[in-house]
Amino acid sequence: MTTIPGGSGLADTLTAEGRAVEAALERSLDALLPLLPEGLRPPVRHGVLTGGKRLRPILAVTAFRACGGREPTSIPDTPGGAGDGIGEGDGRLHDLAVSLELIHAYSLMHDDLPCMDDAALRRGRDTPHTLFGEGSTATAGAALIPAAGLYLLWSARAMGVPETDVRELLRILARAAGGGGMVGGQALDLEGEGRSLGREELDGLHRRKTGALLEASLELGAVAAGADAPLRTAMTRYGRAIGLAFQIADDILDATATREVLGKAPSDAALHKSTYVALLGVEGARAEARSQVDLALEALQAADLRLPAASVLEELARFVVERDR
Ligand code: GRG
Repeated sequence: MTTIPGGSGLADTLTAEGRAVEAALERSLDALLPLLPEGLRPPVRHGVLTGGKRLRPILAVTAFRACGGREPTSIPDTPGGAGDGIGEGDGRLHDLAVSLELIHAYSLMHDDLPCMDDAALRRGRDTPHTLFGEGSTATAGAALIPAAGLYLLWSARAMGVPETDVRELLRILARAAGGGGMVGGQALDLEGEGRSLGREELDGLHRRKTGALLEASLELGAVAAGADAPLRTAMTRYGRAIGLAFQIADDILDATATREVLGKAPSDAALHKSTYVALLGVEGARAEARSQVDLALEALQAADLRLPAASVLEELARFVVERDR
């Protein structure tokens, strides 16, 4: 169980949202698996359903609410829910948000392959290629990429998002996942192994590899909510800052946490990767992560966001750097 700083409020929110995300992921696989050859179903299930913090969809859902989005309801709002932007949702919002997690899941499946980071353990479990083979895992991961796009289209339309915004949502996801985003960042990461990267190169790499999808999570929630330009800008500024803070925290954990707590083997040193810890030292990296959190909080304060979701975003910004895995 991840230790959640900041009291039980955030812990309860993460538990409730995490459950809704798991249910939405199950629904997405109910749609996807029957289309796949049987041999690909186990690695897809394993890659998508073996735990994880589910941070990206949780950020998207929270951004949607903070921007005043109203969930589609198949049953009337509860009296307490009416007008506060939190309806008794029918799950479509989480369906939309799990398109991000499908991309994230594929990226981890590929990242752990022998031709990439060559990891046998993730989230305390054997990685898919060690169980199902490299070819099946690479193919199963690739199947998740178009599936994420199709699922986004379907769920956004089911939520009644206007068609121009549906196209915008798809553009946001594709851009963040692609060559200018996560895949490009992964390429820079592989190229950088064994070299000593400077601060600018390291920021550029991680803003793409890790930051782009996190930033897209916030932007996706904002656009689905029909946010105006200032709200959308606030969400992208917040997302950009926590994206970098998240990676710095990841480097600190890789350098300081045990395999038992992390659920995977620390790998940066073994792969000769440049890290924020190597560049700034552990304390310097912690200070930089905190200053990114401050930037994220400033972005929230400058915007007219809805409560209680805005407070959840505040707590999530701190959680990103204080987490223990
Ligand atoms: C082969 C075409 C092709 C592309 C490869 C592998 C890849 C694309 C990209 C890798 C991107 C990557 C692994 C980024 C790492 C991001 C990161 C810090 C992951 C850990 O995220 P958490 O902590 O994980 O949210 P959980 O387990 O909580 O889901």
